[in-house]
Amino acid sequence: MAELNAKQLLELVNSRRIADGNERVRAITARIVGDLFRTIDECNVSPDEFWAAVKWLTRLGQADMIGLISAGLGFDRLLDIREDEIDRAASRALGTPRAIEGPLYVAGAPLHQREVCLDAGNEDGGTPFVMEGQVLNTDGRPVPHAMVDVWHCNASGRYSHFDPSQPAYNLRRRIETDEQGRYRFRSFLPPGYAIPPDSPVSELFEKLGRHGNRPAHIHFMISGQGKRTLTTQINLPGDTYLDDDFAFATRDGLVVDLQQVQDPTGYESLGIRSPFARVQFDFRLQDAGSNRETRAASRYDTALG
Ligand code: MBD
Ligand code: FE
Repeated sequence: MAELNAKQLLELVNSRRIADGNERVRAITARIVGDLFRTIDECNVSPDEFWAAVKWLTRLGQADMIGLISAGLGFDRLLDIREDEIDRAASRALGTPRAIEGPLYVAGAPLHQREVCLDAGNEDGGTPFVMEGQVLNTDGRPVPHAMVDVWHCNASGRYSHFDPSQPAYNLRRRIETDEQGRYRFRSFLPPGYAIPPDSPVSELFEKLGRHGNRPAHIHFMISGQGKRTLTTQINLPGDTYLDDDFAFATRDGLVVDLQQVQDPTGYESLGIRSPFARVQFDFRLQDAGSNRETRAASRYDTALG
């Protein structure tokens, strides 16, 4: 049997097969394996370093943190940048800017009509807050019976489901808008988020000399009949990390104005204490170009056949 050099080995790894398999998976795998072979060579990666990396990846998966490292290394934002470029190249009418989903969405939150107290069970969480507005199309016309799926962290910066100390679906709700596309909810102004300390993600970030903080934000996934599902976030103004988000997700047009409201007239059904902070924000949805676009870019469904 002939001795193999690195180049011949790579060629072998990427060409061996007993069946066609999936052409796209083969092509992407070949590219990634080639890139990693080159990294090992050019960076002179030692066996100890390589196996430390394998152990780290194993722990990352066991901790269910691949989605978190993905956001922190910019992959999630990269996908948004690419979707934006595709939209611009096709001269599509643009809606509200998209912003990454992040790894902390949970489907199936309790569903309410028109309005909800998102913070039910979390009173005293912080500054009382109302957010309200309409779901519109790109021409500014209301999208009746749109679905506003909203989630944010608790006063300690933790998200329910991933933090088992919180009740199921805490600070997660779906709101079906009325005929005019209107929604509103009461909550408190959430704090920022920090990656869990003593985790595989924090280990890497320490070695990279990076922090793991996100500025205060609220997540949305918004859908409507014939509309492209929008995944986005709003940012609260004044946060130290607004321009230094660990997930690179903040965008112009998503940093909202906070109004101070003294008079609770009109908000009785939300039982809000005054004064409270108010955000008025309309979401604009693009027309769906295909059935696929009416669904969220799924982190859970498999994209490969
Ligand atoms: C978050 O709350 C978040 O939104 C993202 C993108 C990554 C980590 C935590
Ligand atoms: Fe978040």
